[in-house]
Amino acid sequence: MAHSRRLSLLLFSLCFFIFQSHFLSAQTVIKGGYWFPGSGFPVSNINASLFTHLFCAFADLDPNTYQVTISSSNLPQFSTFTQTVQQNNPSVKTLLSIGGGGSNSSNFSAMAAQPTTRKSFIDSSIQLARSYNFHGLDLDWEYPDTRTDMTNFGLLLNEWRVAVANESRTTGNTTLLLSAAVFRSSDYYTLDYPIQQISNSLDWVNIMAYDFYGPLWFPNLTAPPAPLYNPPDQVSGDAGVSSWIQSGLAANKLALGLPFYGYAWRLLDANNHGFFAPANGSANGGDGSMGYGQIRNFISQNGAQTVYNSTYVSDYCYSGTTWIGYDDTQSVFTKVTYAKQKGLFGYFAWHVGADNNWALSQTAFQAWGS
Ligand SMILES: *[C@@H]1O[C@H](CO)[C@@H](O)[C@H](O)[C@H]1NC(C)=O
Ligand SMILES: *[C@@H]1O[C@H](CO)[C@@H](O)[C@H](O)[C@H]1NC(C)=O
Ligand SMILES: *[C@@H]1O[C@H](CO)[C@@H](O)[C@H](O)[C@H]1NC(C)=O
Ligand SMILES: *[C@@H]1O[C@H](CO)[C@@H](O)[C@H](O)[C@H]1NC(C)=O
Ligand SMILES: *[C@@H]1O[C@H](CO)[C@@H](O)[C@H](O)[C@H]1NC(C)=O
Ligand SMILES: *[C@@H]1O[C@H](CO)[C@@H](O)[C@H](O)[C@H]1NC(C)=O
Ligand SMILES: *[C@@H]1O[C@H](CO)[C@@H](O)[C@H](O)[C@H]1NC(C)=O
Ligand SMILES: CC(=O)N[C@H]1CO[C@H](CO)[C@@H](O)[C@@H]1O
Repeated sequence: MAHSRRLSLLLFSLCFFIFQSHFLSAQTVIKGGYWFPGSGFPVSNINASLFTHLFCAFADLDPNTYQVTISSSNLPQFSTFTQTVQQNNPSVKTLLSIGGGGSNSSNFSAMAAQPTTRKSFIDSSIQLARSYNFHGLDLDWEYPDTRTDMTNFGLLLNEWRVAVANESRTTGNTTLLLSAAVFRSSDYYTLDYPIQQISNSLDWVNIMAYDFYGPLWFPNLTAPPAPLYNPPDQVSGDAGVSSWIQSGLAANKLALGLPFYGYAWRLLDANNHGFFAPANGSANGGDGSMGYGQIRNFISQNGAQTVYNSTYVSDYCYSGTTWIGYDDTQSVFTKVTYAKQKGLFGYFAWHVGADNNWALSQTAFQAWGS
């Protein structure tokens, strides 16, 4: 009796050790980037040697079956994504990203609310990942926005971890990586994320440390869209990272988001062009967003003035009444250096297709070093 109890304890410890070593054998850094088909950027042009992980975005949640699906128009690119990017970098890891800002969060909420619908999501996600040779899965539920959602999000993550561990045990395949893209801080306004479940079940989280200011929701003044620091009101990358760490998530489970895009405001007065200068909404009719490559084109075509502000860690440029806040190489370098010094797992970019001849990707890659 005592003997068999000791034996089962030993077996348990052994299983636990194997389970843990799956985590520990993982890479020690993420130099990540998202790609999505709407960017118009061909997968085969991604310089995968500048990344350790690439996210293919987005797979969808079927609102009737609660299974994860890939739309037929995306299937040709998604199904060959891993094979294509590995031609440039055989060791790059790929993750199939599910959801995104354009998906309907109430459908995720409904999926996460029941054990059977969570199982549909989980089982179909694993099956898709294996069918198309992804190394992992990434959940971008933007955002769980009730207390119940947050609880169910935690349950979903725990069950997802059990399922990928089981799948790897029964097939002998390497365990799928599991990550999630999350709000900039550990609370979504007043709702706390389920830290314990995130910590136990995800390999890491991608902190979306951008979109703090933009001309659609902050029209009357120019502003740094994704500052690392922001002394007056604490909406910043640093404040977000600190909140995650203070809430109990290990720093080495956090990847810092880098926007490879900015926002263009229309200045009221071409001669008043600093941060928090009077403005009148977007300069381009839409939400004002512009990819880094487009911003560099704007600068060269208009001879725009460029300014790096080290207080915020943000760049801006202006020409006439067009004013664009964005991250150039100095901001990216400073943010990645910060991430390394804080002991984070790494960084990720939204999105690789917006770069300009890989200038930001290369800066980030080299700023981290090896
Ligand atoms: C890809 O990045 C590598 C490493 O920085 C660089 O040597 C190479 O020139 C880049 N390739 C392209 C096509 O830009
Ligand atoms: C999201 O889904 C819910 C529930 O199905 C629906 O009521 C709502 O209209 C949808 N919202 C959008 C923006 O599609
Ligand atoms: C969410 O689900 C509803 C049906 O329940 C559907 O009409 C809607 O299109 C879904 N939203 C998205 C963005 O998929
Ligand atoms: C465990 O994984 C195997 C192989 O993928 C699968 O057939 C089985 O249904 C899984 N068990 C559970 C409880 O998910
Ligand atoms: C921006 O200014 C307009 C005009 O003065 C005002 O109506 C609006 O409320 C302001 N918007 C914000 C978000 O402060
Ligand atoms: C950054 O911009 C703010 C707001 O305009 C200004 O107060 C600060 O002096 C600037 N920092 C640097 C280093 O120029
Ligand atoms: C701001 O832009 C709107 C049109 O988008 C215009 O009607 C309005 O007069 C502008 N406001 C100022 C203060 O220039
Ligand atoms: C993606 C992957 O590694 N797939 C392998 C999973 O395991 C089965 C059977 O053990 C292999 O046939 C697959 O190639």
